[in-house]
Amino acid sequence: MKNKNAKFQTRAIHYGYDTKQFHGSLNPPVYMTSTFAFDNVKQGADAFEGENNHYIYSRLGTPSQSLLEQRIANLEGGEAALATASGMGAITSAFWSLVEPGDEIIADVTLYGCTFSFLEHGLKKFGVTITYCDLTNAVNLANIISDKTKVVYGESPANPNMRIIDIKAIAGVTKNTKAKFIIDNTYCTPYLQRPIEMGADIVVHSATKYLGGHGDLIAGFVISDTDTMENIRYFGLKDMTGSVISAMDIALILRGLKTLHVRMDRHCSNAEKIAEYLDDHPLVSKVYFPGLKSFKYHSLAKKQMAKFGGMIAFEIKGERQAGEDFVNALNLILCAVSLGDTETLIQHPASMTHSTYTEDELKKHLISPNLLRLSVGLEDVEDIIADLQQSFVRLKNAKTYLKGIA
Ligand code: 7XF
Repeated sequence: MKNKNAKFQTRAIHYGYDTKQFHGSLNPPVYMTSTFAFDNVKQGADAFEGENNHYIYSRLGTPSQSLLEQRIANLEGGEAALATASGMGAITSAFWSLVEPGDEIIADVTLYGCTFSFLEHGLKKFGVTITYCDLTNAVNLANIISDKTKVVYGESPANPNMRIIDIKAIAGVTKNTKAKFIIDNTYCTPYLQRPIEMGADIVVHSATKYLGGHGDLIAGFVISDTDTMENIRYFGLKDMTGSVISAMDIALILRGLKTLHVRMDRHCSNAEKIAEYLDDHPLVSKVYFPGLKSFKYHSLAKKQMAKFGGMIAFEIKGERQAGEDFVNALNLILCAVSLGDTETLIQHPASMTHSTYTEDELKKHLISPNLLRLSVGLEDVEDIIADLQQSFVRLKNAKTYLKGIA
C-alpha cells in the first residue's frame, strides 16, 4: 500500500499486502503448515539466532500471521502485534511476560470473569499481589501505585457494567513508573478507540468478538512497542502459554477486518436506538450505555470513543427471576455469551460470563446480580426492538414478575 496517509478503512482492507507478490491473489494464501524448510543447517541456525528472517515453526509465526499482526498493529497505532489462539491467550501471554513473584498488579475493579479468575486464582498462587482500584478516577491510582507495581490493567468500557476508564489520565500516572499500562480494547476495537495513542503501553483484544465479527472463531491480540512484543512472543507465548492462532482463523480475521468499520457503524447506530428504547421503558430500572446523556461516564466516553459501541447493560425492575423470564421469552435474540457478532445476543453475567465471581465478589466488583448484557447485532433494529417489546409484554403478565415488584 503506497499511500501512507490512507484512512483507517483503507488500511483495514489493504495494509501490508501486495497482490503482485502472490500471483495477483486478492487474498493472501492460507499457510497450512507447521514448519518451514531451511536450505541448510546454517540458514536454520541463523534463523534461531535471529540473524535472518526465515520462518521457523508456526508456533512463532507464519507469513499470513505476520500480515495480520502488522495490520492490527497499524490500526491500533502500535509498533508490533502478536496474534493468539484466544483473548485469554493474549492476556495470559502478556501477564506471564511482565510479572514475577513479589510484583504487584493493579487492576480495575470490574474485569471479564476469566481475566479476574486468571489474576485472582492464577497469578496470585505464584506470589503476585493483585490490588483492585477504581480506575475511573486516576487519583485513586496515583495514591497507591509504587515501585512494586508492574502492570496497571483495565477494560474500557468494562465487561459487563460499562464503566469507563480515563485512559489519558491513567497513562499520565503510569508514565514515569515501572508499570506497563494495559487496556483491553475488545468492546471498542481500534475503529472506536485507540488507547496507545492516548498513552497506554499495551492493548489486548479478544478477536473472537468484533474483529472476527461473525461468531465463527476464537482468537486474540496483543499490541505494543517492538521490544515488548518480542518478549511477549518469544517468552510469553513461545514458552509460557503456547497459545498459537490457527491458519484458518488468521484468514477469517483478515476477512473480518475488511468490514470492521461498516459493521461497527451499524452496531453503534442500532445500539443507540435500542438503548433509548430501553431507557424509556417503564419495566427497565437502569440502562448502562455510554451514549446516554444520563450515563455516569457519558462525557468521558464522548472524549475518548469515536462512537459509543454496540454493548448495552441494563436491569429490569423486580427480582433476578424477572430478568431470567425476560431472556427466556425472547425469540429472535439468542441467549448466549460472547459478543460482537452479527446476531444480537443476551446473557446474564452473574450466572454466565462472570460466574467466576462469588456473590460477595460480584458486589465488591460492582456487578449487579440483576444485570443483563445485550450485544446488539446487525439485524434490522425494528426487529430487535419488536422482540424486546413482545418479551416485556409477556413479562408484564407473568406471575413471577408481579411477585418481584410486590
Ligand atoms: O479468550 P476469549 O477470546 O474468549 O476472550 C477473553 C475475553 C477478554 N476480554 C474481554 C473483554 C472479553 O469479553 C473476553 C471474552 N468474553 C466473552 C464474553 O464476555 O461473553 C466470553 C464468553 S464466557
